Amino acid sequence: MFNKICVMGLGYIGLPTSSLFATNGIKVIGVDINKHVVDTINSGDIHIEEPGLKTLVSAAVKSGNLVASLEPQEADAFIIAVPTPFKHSDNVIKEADMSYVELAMKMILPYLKKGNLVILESTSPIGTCEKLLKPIIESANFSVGEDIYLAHCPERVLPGKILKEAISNARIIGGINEKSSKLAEKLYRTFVEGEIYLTNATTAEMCKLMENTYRDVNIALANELANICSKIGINAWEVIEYANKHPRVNIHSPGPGVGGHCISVDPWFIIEKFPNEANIIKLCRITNDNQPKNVVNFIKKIDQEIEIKKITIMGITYKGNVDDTRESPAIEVINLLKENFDNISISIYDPHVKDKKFEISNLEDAFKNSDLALLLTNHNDFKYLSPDEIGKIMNKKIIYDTRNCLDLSKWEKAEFRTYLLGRD
Ligand code: SAJ
Repeated sequence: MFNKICVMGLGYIGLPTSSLFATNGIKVIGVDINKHVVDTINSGDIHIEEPGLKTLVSAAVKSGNLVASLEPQEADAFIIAVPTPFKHSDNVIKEADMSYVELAMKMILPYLKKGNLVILESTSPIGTCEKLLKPIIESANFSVGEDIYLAHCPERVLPGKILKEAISNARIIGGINEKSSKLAEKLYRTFVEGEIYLTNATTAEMCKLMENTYRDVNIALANELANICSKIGINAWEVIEYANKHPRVNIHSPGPGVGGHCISVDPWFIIEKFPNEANIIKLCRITNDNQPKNVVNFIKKIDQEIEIKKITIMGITYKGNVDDTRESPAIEVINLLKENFDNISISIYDPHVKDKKFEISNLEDAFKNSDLALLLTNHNDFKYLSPDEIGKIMNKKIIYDTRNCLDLSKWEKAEFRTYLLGRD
């Protein structure tokens, strides 16, 4: 039924997905517009950090089943797994950038044959299958649902656990019609061991958006709680720990903001389409996007007491133990610090980031003569730092943990003044 497929986009989702199909006997042409990505993969290497992915990709390439290319080829099925960011602008409401999805669909068009299945994996605004992809396919004189099958199969893997979750997570598949849903289910059964639930395309689109919106709303609740607890002088992390002992309570974790190319993006796809109805969703997005400013305002309060001339940023990725800096709140904090502090010196220590666009210092240079260590990302690495060693090279021994990542009692023993978001 599916001997050969074409996957458009070889990023955090497309590359693992391609490799899982390829190591399960299906020929895969993995297409990316970035030649460096194509060459890296064909050499059996990878361009992103994800546990276990390098082993899987090199096995897929060695088997001859995965070939990366700049161009699509004829195939039995086409999977679109390209980015769907929002357009950066000064508008409060962010607009979805569907240009990558549109380009991928138009690249596929000349290779489509009757009986082919087209799958949209990328998280997309409600109505993308019906209103964006279906008309493009019909423009090549195919009837969608009869000649060409179309379904939305959103991923829900957690970066850092992608390979395990891609196989074991339950999946929602929403076809433009039932035949499309069933065909897509057959394809994913190649490696998916979790439950597969069938629905229509628009319901599947809303499902995916709501999964991430649910998380964003709950993180906003946690951030609001943290800001209130700071005013009272109680520890929000203790409130959360004990409140979550209730069998039906799951208060999320506060932090310096919400990043990544999913949670900080997907709710905007609902707000953009329903600005008058999505009031709670919008308020929570604004609440979370306000956190970097709250962190900087707190540092201004510290500075009024003890002059801060150099700040060491501990972690600039959007969450712990990944290398991804997309929409990272840490980057927003750094920008705000530069705007709010004249002649501030900022060093960055992040053992996960290789991206040359950031000036990442080694541990010694990052902390040397620094007045404040600001933890913005909860990399496990930071738990093993020696407060005594760090304290010896810093100018002032102050640490501000915005993720409840560290055992601050160890730092207090090394005569650090400690601050914790949600407590102080
Ligand atoms: N964060 C908090 N507090 C929390 C949880 C997260 O501040 O309690 C922050 C993180 O630090 C990060 C951001 O939110 O900056 C998003 O992190 P995340 O852990 O929610 O996960 P993502 O964005 O890496 O992955 C999410 C997951 N969605 C859900 O958990 C509902 C994943 O399953 C999705 O597949 C992924 O989005 C996606 O690709 O949509």
